[in-house]
Amino acid sequence: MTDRPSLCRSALDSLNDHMLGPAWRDPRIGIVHLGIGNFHRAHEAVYTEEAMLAAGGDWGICGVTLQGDVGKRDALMAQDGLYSVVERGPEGVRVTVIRALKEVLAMPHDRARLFELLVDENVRIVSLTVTEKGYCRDTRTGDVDLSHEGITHDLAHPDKPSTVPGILTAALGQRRDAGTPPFTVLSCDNLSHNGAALKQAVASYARVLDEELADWIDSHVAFPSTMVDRIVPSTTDAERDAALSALNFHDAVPVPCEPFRQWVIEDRFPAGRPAWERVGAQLVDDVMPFEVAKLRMLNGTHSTLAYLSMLAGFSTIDEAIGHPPLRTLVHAMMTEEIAPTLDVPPSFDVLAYRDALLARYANTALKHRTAQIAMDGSQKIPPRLLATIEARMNAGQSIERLTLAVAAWLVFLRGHADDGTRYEINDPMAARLSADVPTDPEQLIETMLSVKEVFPPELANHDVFRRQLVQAVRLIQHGALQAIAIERG
Ligand code: CS2
Repeated sequence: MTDRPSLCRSALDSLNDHMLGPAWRDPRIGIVHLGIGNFHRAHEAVYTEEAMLAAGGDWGICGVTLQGDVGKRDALMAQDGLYSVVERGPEGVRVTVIRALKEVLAMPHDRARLFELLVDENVRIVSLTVTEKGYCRDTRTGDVDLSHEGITHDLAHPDKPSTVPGILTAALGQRRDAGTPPFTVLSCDNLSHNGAALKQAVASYARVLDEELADWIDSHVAFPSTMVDRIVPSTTDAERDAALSALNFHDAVPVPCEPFRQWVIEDRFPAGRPAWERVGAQLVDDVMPFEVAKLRMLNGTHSTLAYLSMLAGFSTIDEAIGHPPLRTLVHAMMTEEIAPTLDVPPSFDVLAYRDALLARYANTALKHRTAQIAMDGSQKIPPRLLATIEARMNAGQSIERLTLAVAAWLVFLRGHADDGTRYEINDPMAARLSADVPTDPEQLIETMLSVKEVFPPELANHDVFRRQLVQAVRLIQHGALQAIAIERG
């Protein structure tokens, strides 16, 4: 395997056209992307590559890892930023090489280079996939969390920022001082109203340092919202093997993904953007209906499947959805509890959307690990499940299945499956949430509902919710598989 050469720009000539698309100019960097994980590489980077092939433009990407992951930077840079996307679907495997990624930086090591780019006039978009926790927000107010360790650091050293609000504020301040038009800030995370949420986090951070700058950000910087969708698991050796046999080059950092992709973008880019609409992105005035539908239908049921699976022992989503009672539960949850809360345009067929999701979950080629989705529950549960529960309770409607999902998360926090197998709790609030989780259901709910960062007080104090949560925990404690079946019975 290692006797084959590694992917690099000079190797491209020997690849077939179908792996590359038409001739390639060498674009300058026009996008800095914070959070260069697999998702970005299989989503925005692919759309951007194709948009440049269709319509040109200097929209090369500089990807930044904010966690100091020099290993990732070096692996990608050793391949001149090239990598392959390995699409896995019922029809088989398709490998494409992506060239849009021109440079990779690792913070905090490459801060000087990052700022050189962030103040460069040709950089007109800074996009982000930093996951919910990267926004450093106080979820109760939406403002930046002033007690967050990274934020405290950045406020004390505003010229050496490491957090998203810190980096964006410093860069925007430098552009304002230099008279350079601001870049557009494009959140691509699964957050409700992601553009507005990011704007509030950044502006409230800036306000602590400089009122005028905060006002300038408020009035001059565009933060369009987006809905992003593609299921992108972590890389395994199977993708390295698939890339090698398709390309005849060694790729250390390929990305697996499903064939499906969707991107709905609020069209507000004062400094310009790639022609994403030419390659399937939907540019709209209002992203909200799409975003809420995706968060509640897809991400909500993903989390439900993940926590019930961690307890029941299903390690991938296709395995979980292949268990008939679990499929029935998720189907009913979408049809009866989630879909009625959605306010979508008449052209949006919610039931067809549900069926398409179930088909995507059943993709046996993808091997999307439930443990990957189970990460960061404290950040994911509120927009994915609690918002739906609140909407239904306000309308006096039942919340049975949604509550079962939240209960599964709480029981999951005990750190072991029903058969005793232990797993790690990967969550920024793990220390607080998973230390000594009470065994008594009443006590468990009492303790967890007092976590205000997760459960808004109106919800936490609601009798019906409390009661149903206790009941659901009791059921699940007798075994997740049984709970799934009893609940449906
Ligand atoms: C998943 C998402 O890991 C998770 O929490 O629910 O990453 C999901 O696969 C994507 O949002 C799909 O677009």
